Amino acid sequence: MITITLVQGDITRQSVDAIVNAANSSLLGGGGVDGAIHRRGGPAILEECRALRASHYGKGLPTGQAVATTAGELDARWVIHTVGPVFAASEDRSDLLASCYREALRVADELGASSVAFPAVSTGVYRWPMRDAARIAVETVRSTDTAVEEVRFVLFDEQAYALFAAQLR
Ligand code: AR6
Repeated sequence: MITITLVQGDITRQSVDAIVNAANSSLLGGGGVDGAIHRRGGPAILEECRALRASHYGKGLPTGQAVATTAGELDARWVIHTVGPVFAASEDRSDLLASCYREALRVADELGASSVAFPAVSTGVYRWPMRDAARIAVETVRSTDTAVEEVRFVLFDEQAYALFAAQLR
């Protein structure tokens, strides 16, 4: 059985097997969680991202997919990069957001990771409403068949933490 835990704080400070990054399809870094992970993890992560682009993702990592690299200097073995959808009121992209969690867990299974930390994918620069993102994140993790034992949602602020906590109750 999977255990879901919640932490309010900085995902780059977590000690887990794999840390999930809310990346963009270029895999070349950005702001938010992505910037923080590359800053604290050091250049080895970007180096592997560049190599992955060259070998597999010349057109970019598609939205909803996930791929792993080293975690560099982070206290983890891997970073799993996933690309969330940009929120759009005019179109339901929930399946793509759910896919980020499913695919990240699939990659975690391939790696043999037993603990995985997730940020609230798409809820920053990509503007997904936190309450809805929390529902999709929790429902998807609960309904995914995985060997991962602990999923830790790491929420940056109190409000995000409260909305995830409400989903878990
Ligand atoms: N630890 C945990 N959560 C964090 C941290 C942190 N260190 N920093 C921010 N958050 P975002 P997105 C929260 O924008 O919406 C990047 O430029 C933040 O408060 O990081 O998927 C990428 O390169 C928010 O709730 O990711 C892409 O271009 C959540 O993490 C784009 O942003 C996600 O915010 C991806 O946008």
